[in-house]
Amino acid sequence: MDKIVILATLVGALSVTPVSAKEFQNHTNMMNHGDGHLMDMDGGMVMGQNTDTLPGGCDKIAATKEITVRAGHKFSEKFPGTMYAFDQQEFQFEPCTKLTVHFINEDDIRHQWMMHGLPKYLYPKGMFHLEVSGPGEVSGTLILPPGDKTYLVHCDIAQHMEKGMKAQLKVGKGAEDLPSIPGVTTSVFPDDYSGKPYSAEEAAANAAPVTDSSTPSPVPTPASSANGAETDTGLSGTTVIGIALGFLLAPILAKRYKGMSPGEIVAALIESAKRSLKQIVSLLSGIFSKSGTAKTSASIKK
Ligand SMILES: [Cu+2]
Repeated sequence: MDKIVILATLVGALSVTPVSAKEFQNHTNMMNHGDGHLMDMDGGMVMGQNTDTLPGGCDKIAATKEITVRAGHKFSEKFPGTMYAFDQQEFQFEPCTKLTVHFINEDDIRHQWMMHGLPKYLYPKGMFHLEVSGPGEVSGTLILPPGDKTYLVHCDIAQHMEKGMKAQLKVGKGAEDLPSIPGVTTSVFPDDYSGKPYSAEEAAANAAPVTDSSTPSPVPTPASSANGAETDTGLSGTTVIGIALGFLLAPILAKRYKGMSPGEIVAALIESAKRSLKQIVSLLSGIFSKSGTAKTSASIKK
């Protein structure tokens, strides 16, 4: 008889236990582990928070901004072939902006808002990272570096970025667009719903026009390999010239970073050298490809 009572109590207790979705949780009481790392034992996390250290090359905080970004399956519905998405795919801010991101997860699973490519002397592993497991909200702050650059923002949980949870954040004018941003840039591997077996030639022929010239073409076309020999030598030449010019520019750039600690100067120098190197290389490769086209058309005339 006792056994029946115990069993009935157990069954009753189990049926009362809520097995429904987790309730929305605001992760405002996280433990500060230092170095911008905050977390609680309930799935809320901030990494790379920086509320007061100016990045090298910033004289002051240029602006203070707050944004709310939502993450969830429902935001992917307008992008065929995706499963997850943020509610916005593109952000743009002035260099040296102090940015607070309120990140809201609307799914019952784990999502992140992870920004990459930040200067590593200030942000551990070059990352700023917000994370919420299950429905809830977490907020974090960072100070954006100077210069025009496009940063990748994504969810790093396996397959979440590949399935749509990807965005870009432009500082200043930004740099080249990133590929496969849902609704913003061309997909590197466009989805095919025809049911036919994959053919590389057909995919190349049907590829959507690439809006940005810097977006890599998914499949090399036979035409480009025909001019290949000249393009190859041109590229290695521009790289060498670019590196040489980069070294020449370095002492001039050093003047701009007076009064900074040696670590900050080195980091800021590397950042600017990289930027100018990129600009020089793209400028020179532009000239080379133009002269290449001129030669080709001249030889056709002959
Ligand atoms: Cu995710």
